[in-house]
Amino acid sequence: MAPASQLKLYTNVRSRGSIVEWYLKELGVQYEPVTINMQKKEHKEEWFTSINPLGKVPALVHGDLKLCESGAMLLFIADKYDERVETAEDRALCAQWVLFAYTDMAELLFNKNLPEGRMEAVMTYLESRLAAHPFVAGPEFTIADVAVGSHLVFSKVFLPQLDLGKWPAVAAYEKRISARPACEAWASVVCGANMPPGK
Ligand SMILES: N[C@@H](CCC(=O)N[C@@H](CS)C(=O)NCC(=O)O)C(=O)O
Repeated sequence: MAPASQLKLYTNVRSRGSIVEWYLKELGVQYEPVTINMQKKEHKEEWFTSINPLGKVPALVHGDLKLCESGAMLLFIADKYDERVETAEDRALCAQWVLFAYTDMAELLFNKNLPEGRMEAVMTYLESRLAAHPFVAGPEFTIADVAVGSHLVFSKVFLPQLDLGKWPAVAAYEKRISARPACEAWASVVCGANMPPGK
């Protein structure tokens, strides 16, 4: 099995690769970042599509493993490097939050024809959790915060008209987690650029 330092992440600060980097940095896992110049369409070059056939960023390589899908990367990292993830139940809860972020939350960002009440339902759910716990999964920062928090950060770019102040616990949480050192650098680039990541 390749050591952690042989973890190679092909990424771009405005891509979902930033979500993966955030988690790696929180865990203190060594990795080699390889910046893909998306303006020059490096992600469509043959060497890159041999790693991710869809020509999308990010991609992760570890030993013989070539991984696409940033959500799958988070789950791989949790399983392999997050000491708090030990049992099938722990892994199931990691999957629950990653899938929630990448489906229910992503829908809020990308579906221009959201079903009536969908925004309110998802945000009220988050508000109730964050009013009761400092972090999404409970007392500690976990993969759940990377998955959910990154989508809240991206909401500033994709839904600039959204007033998170309607959900005060969510708004305070978004500020708190995006100020974490491992998140701050990319969050300020992404939000400062005010453009969809990687597009
Ligand atoms: N579901 C994929 C989405 C990957 C994706 O769409 N990446 C964007 C950047 S965030 C991209 O590479 N866009 C360029 C393209 O689709 O050609 C993931 O989460 O990794």
